[in-house]
Amino acid sequence: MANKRTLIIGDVHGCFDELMELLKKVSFDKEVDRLILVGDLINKGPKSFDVLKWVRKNKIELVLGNHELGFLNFLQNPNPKYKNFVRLKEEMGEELLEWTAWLSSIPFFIEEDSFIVVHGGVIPEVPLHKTEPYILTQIRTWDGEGKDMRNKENPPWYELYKGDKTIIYGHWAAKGLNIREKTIGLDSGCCFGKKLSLLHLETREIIQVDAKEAYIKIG
Ligand SMILES: [Mn+2]
Repeated sequence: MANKRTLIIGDVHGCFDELMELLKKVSFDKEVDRLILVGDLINKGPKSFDVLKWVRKNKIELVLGNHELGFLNFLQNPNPKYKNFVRLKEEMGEELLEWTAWLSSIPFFIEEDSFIVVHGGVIPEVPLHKTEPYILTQIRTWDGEGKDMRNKENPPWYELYKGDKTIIYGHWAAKGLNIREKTIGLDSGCCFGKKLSLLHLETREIIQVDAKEAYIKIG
């Protein structure tokens, strides 16, 4: 019997074709492999709803990203200026309530004995279950309070992380693939025309596919 692999994929952002190509490249077998997505399945790229449908249909594990959280907030408080969300809601049509329930059931983190998957990152010294969801999905840098988690004057959260478990995250495309001893950042900017990345956790091997095009400009 084949060894069970743990495969973790970075921010897909609607890049459905690249996701399929990447899974084919690693001969993904859903009966054998454990697949986890780091969140931000939607927006920016062209096929958000296709990604969601495939993930839900195949019962793929994932953690919630800031874009999914934003969509859930949008449904509570719709604003037509969020055109991607308006379109996604239309695509869900009569199944909107089912989709909302499914999205609401997705955890903000997955924690196992040896690793953690979270979209943004963690606060140093604070347990995951005591950290606000918006921080788990959005943190990049840490100012000691969580007031501004994008300020580049402050250290990246992963430089402050002292835990034993390896943390696999996404959310920071500007940094690209970011492999450190205890933290692995997998957002390599597929929607910006770069690459979609997969980590084979047990071997720490990285497998990538190229974006078919730049669907959105950086910045
Ligand atoms: Mn993100």
